[in-house]
Amino acid sequence: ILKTLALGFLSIFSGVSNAQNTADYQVVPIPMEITQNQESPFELSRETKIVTGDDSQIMRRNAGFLQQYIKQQTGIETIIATKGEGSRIVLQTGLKSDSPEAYEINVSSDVITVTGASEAGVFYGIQTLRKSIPVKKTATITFPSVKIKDAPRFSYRGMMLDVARHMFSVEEIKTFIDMLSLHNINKFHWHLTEDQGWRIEIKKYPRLTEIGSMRKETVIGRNSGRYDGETYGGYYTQEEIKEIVKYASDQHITIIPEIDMPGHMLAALSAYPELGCTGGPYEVWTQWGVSEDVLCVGKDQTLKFVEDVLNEVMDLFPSEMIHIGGDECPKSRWKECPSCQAKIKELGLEADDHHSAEERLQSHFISQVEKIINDRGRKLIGWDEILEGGLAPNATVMSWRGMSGGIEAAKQGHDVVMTPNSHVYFDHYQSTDVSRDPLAIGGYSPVERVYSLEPVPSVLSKKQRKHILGAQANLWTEYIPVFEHAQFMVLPRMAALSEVQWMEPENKNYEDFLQRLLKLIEIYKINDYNYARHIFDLNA
Ligand code: TNX
Repeated sequence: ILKTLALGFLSIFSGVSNAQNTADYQVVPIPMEITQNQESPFELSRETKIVTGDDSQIMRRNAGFLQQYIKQQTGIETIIATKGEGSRIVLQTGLKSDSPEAYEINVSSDVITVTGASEAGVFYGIQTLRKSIPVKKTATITFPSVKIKDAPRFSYRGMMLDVARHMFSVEEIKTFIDMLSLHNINKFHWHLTEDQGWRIEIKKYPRLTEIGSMRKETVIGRNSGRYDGETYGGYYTQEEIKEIVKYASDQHITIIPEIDMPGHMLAALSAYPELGCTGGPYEVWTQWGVSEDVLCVGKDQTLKFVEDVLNEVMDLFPSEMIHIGGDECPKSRWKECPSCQAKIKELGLEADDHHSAEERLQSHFISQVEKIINDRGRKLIGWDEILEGGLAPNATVMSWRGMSGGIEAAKQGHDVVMTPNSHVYFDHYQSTDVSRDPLAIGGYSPVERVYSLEPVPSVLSKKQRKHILGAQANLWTEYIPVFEHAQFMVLPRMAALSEVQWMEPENKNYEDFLQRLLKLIEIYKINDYNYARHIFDLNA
């Protein structure tokens, strides 16, 4: 694989030296259909207007993005106008399509039209144009005359970032969102709470951030356990969160917040020990792994707490999907907890052939959480452990322990997002060169492996396949203390992910992808995105 990457790199490298000022539509992900028009090419220059047609704010924002990309990549300053003649790029909606994110681009000698099925469709047309434009200071760019038709394969194209193990600044989160746009990703799954830190301000429970956001920092290294004498932490205020939600929404990205429960809750327990089975005291965790201490789901006050927290979360995030975690919740405390055992009795949750009483208690808890979410017209999504003990009625399953959880859920008629740790865990190593891959959690998922993911399992029937909403990659940050490192872990694997999410499988081709990827990397470079250069290196 390294050899193939290196070869791809060399061939494009020799191409770059004689690069023309010509747009090249072979981008990542490559559009579904590109047909040559029998017309002379379009010439973009400082005379070119970006025409928005109407004065809708969303369309003007779209135009602003295109203007900014052109300027950044070429130095050409275009003009935005509501109407205009002459050399122009027209942005408009009105395309008929099953997918609201579909678009068409028509390049003729004096006009480029980008027609979206919605403003989001126009935005993806803009991304394609932007990736077609060379990264080169120039006065004019020639666009060969073509017609492009494109639409995404999946409506859910996600990327998760864990900000709880390590936190990133508001500016860094915004940069991460920009990176998602470049890869046509439309869902940002934001993992906000963990054993090791609570990162979202909740007005009703101030100690969550006062206490739960700070931990004694240990030296990074596998289970080093050594305290470095510093306190690590931080959180996002509600104002900052609103700002980030708006920033993402301007780029047609929905943020799906995750409040992980009933496991991975030690930070919350350290602030409100009465929510645990033993009553504490607890500390924000300074190690990685799975804690035995979890929320006590036998007490009514726990559900009240969850309801209050989720209500504030839903006030902040307009997303239809709300992620409640559900992963890795050991049941040892519940087995010994009088409140949990009383609850099991009260509800008549006896063990059966498949589930323990405690698994059924977890299931009952998740169903109650689902009611809170459904009551506000939202949908619950959770990690595949929410299958244990029976799925909540309308839940969507995020399948991470391979694809079997997702297959099971789809068979039961539930929606599914595939994010198997066999392919798309970006906290795994990406090369075999341990001297240049920094310490990672384990696992090996190089670019080619990511590229090979097929999110729709062939064992599913036609009807069941419709439940696979899409795919997502995850970046867990136990070993990733700084943002540049996070960028290094996701780039360029995110490019491979974007072809999995966007393209029909019969149009994918890994060798071809590698060629196109190297052009995308030019855009990484001018944005100062740190990426894993070493995987392209002949000597890697
Ligand atoms: C499992 S994936 C976890 C995370 C870890 C990750 C490390 C999932 C739902 N839970 O808490 O960070 O493994 O790869």
